[in-house]
Amino acid sequence: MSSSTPAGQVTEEPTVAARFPARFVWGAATAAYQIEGAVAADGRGRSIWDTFSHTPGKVAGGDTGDAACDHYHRYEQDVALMAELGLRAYRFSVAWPRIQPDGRGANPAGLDFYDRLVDTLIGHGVDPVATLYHWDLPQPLEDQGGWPVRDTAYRFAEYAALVHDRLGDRVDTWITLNEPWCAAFLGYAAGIHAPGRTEPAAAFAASHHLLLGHGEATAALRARGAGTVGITLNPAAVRPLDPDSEPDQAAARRIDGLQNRIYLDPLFGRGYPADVLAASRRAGGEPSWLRDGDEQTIAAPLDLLGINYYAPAVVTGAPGEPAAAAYPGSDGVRFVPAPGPVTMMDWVVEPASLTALLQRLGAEYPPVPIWITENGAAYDDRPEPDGQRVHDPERIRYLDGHLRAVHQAIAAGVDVQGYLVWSLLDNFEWAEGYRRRFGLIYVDYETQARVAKDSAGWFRDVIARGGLPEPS
Ligand code: IFM
Repeated sequence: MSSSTPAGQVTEEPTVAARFPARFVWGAATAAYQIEGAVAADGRGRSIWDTFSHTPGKVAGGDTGDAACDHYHRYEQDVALMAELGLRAYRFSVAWPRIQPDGRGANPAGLDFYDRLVDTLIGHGVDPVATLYHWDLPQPLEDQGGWPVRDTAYRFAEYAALVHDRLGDRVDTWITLNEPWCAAFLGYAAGIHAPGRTEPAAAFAASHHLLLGHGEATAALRARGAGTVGITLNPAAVRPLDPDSEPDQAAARRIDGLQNRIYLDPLFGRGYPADVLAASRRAGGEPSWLRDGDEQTIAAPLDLLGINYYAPAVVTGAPGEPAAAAYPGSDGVRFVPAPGPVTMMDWVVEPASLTALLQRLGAEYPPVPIWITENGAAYDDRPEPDGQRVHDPERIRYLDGHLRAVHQAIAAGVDVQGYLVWSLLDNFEWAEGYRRRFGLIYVDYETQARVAKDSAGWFRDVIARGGLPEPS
């Protein structure tokens, strides 16, 4: 293949070695609290993340999402940047406290923002993909008990319906929850995410009510004619330290239950696995949260399974080891560092684990279209002295490696239909604050200037080419 430069020379374009299907969805993702800022605008209420981030000692540097990337006011500029990259889809999340500041009723001004955002996306040829819950529970609902309380599931379905009633004529793809494992177990067991509770038994109840909320919301969305409804999980790509050791295999199986099968099995109609219910009991909670009919509600057919992948986990059997805070019931399991380079999150870069995870999903669960709804890496990005460029070769390597891993899974027969980079913009990285930068686009938080990193240009070329060249 060849093309002409403006000067008229003919240059050889690299052969596309890893070509993706023609209708493959290329995009990027963000989440409301991480980018919007404007936390008091147009009647927005408080969420558990407002409370948590304003609690001293909870977030690095005392950072909060108060201003974030000011996307609430700068969304037009941000959508124009998406269009320059050639993104086909943009996954954003709706801030529940903008829509229901009190956890009930409706705030039309909050819905107006997403109305404008969706229109702007469509006007630029970018498909809107709406996530309904990316961790910002209205504080009034937490005050009534939060996700460990069953009623929260019904409140979520009510909110989902409200959002669909406003946006459903233009938004076709809906993701109910983002990473329910993090919301339940980082938020209610480890306490390192909002609402910061350390109540292992409550975390299992929270996890179940998130899934129940997903099922109820799915029914509400479908009743309103939603085209594509799915959920996004962050399965652990967990493996035993010694693949031949029975204790190590058992340890990996335990973590697989607590982060993967706890969601996948009920979602695909298999109900909760016995080992997960046993772990809930060991953590001090009879699974009294499980009522007749819940598993049917949760098993509503999925049009889409979103997978967020960043890094593998390696475990070994270690008798006497207390359960890790985020994995109640995981006594006797020790996490060990995987070998290899790490990102600034200290997460090991291992693309092969993504292929393995996707192949496992393809082999063990009923067929469903899969999108990688998040994949990306944080590095120590700094603008060049001219302030116009940010060189981020490590991110390009990371994304390139993981896209090849996705391509391999597709070649092996897994139905992966989309890939969304985390993230479009640098943003508020939860308990890590602003010191971890995941964006394709650098954000100067003092001036709110946006600078496209080299990886943004690289991704634009991948999209335009529909794939990757031979590895260099
Ligand atoms: O920033 C988060 C995102 O909100 C959820 N998935 C993981 C990302 C990186 O930690």
